[in-house]
Amino acid sequence: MKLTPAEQRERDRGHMVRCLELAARHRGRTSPNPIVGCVIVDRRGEVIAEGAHVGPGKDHAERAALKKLDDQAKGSTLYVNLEPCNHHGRTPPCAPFVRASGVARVVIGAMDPIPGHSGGAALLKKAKIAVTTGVLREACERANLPFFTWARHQRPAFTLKAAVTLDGKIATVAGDAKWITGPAAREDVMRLRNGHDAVLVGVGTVLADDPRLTARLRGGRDPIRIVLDRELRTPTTAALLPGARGPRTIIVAAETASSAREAALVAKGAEVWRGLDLPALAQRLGGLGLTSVLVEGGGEVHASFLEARLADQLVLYIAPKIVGGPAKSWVGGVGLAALVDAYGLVFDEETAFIGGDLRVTLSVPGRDSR
Ligand code: AOF
Ligand code: ZN
Repeated sequence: MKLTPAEQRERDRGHMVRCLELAARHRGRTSPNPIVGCVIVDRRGEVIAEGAHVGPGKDHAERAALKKLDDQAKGSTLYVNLEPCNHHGRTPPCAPFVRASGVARVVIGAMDPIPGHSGGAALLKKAKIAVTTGVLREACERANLPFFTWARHQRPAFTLKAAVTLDGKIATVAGDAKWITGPAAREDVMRLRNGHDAVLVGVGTVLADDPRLTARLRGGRDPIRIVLDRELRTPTTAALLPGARGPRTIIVAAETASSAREAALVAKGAEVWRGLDLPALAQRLGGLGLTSVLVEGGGEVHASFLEARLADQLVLYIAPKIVGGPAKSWVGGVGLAALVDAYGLVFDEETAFIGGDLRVTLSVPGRDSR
């Protein structure tokens, strides 16, 4: 049965949502590559294959899906949330492989932001394959904010995360912070960590809470841990030091910090980097191939990321509680005088109740389309 153009567009969006679902399963595992999912649909509209990219050096999503079909892709439609690549990297280019498969139509979400990798859509069009681009483009770009940020600025995307009261506090006036949000929200943070390449905190948080910063959930993978620690005050007994095993821990200190302290921390498995300039740190992390960093505070660290214009996304867990008074808010610093200077963000659509708390995600306008 022939679909109307409106029905076809609706179908296209539905299959693109599925591509994003398949892709999202591998969030935090593919850096510096994007998360990509692919769905192949036959002439009758039935899904005949699905695939996803699972990590660098592994098949791209299109190849993973096509391989399941054994040459039966002829006449079908292939959906993918990122333009099929036209470059030879760790793996051979996808666009010629898609062309050779005999698919009749290719539906693309976002275009590849790396000039040397793009060109797949043009190659397919030239081969007389019908190509539709920009289906759920914004959602596709947002899903790959880490990859797009890294591709465009050679640095990871930074997500600021905080658990706050309704009045924006991260503790009471007496410093009581256990717990602001409930168990479900705290477990959700484990999923966030699991989906980021690295987690970053200030040394104040290490001294106050002694966090492990691991992703404690089934199938979880611990992120790299980063501490901003000007004077190397991180105790050698801190829970986030890797010891013999454990994920990598990078401690970022001032040039002038004590080398005896450095030696003591290195003996516990930490790496010590010198230089606290955030843009320079961001570039260095990008150089390691990290595309996403979760910044877990405290307030001074959040303020410095906002001031450096490096905050790309925000995740706030808001508890239905009020503590009042001069207790610390999740953003420290000296504060702004004029409202026109305020950091402006937009609410994303994913606002959700997590247990009795509210999870609000926001992004910086225009960040993913620059
Ligand atoms: C992926 N997975 O499903 C798609 C990608 O080094 P390579 O060969 O893995 O190439 C990585 C580039 O391929 C990546 O930067 C992006 O431009 C493009 N598309 N990458 O890892 C995929 N479709
Ligand atoms: Zn590819």
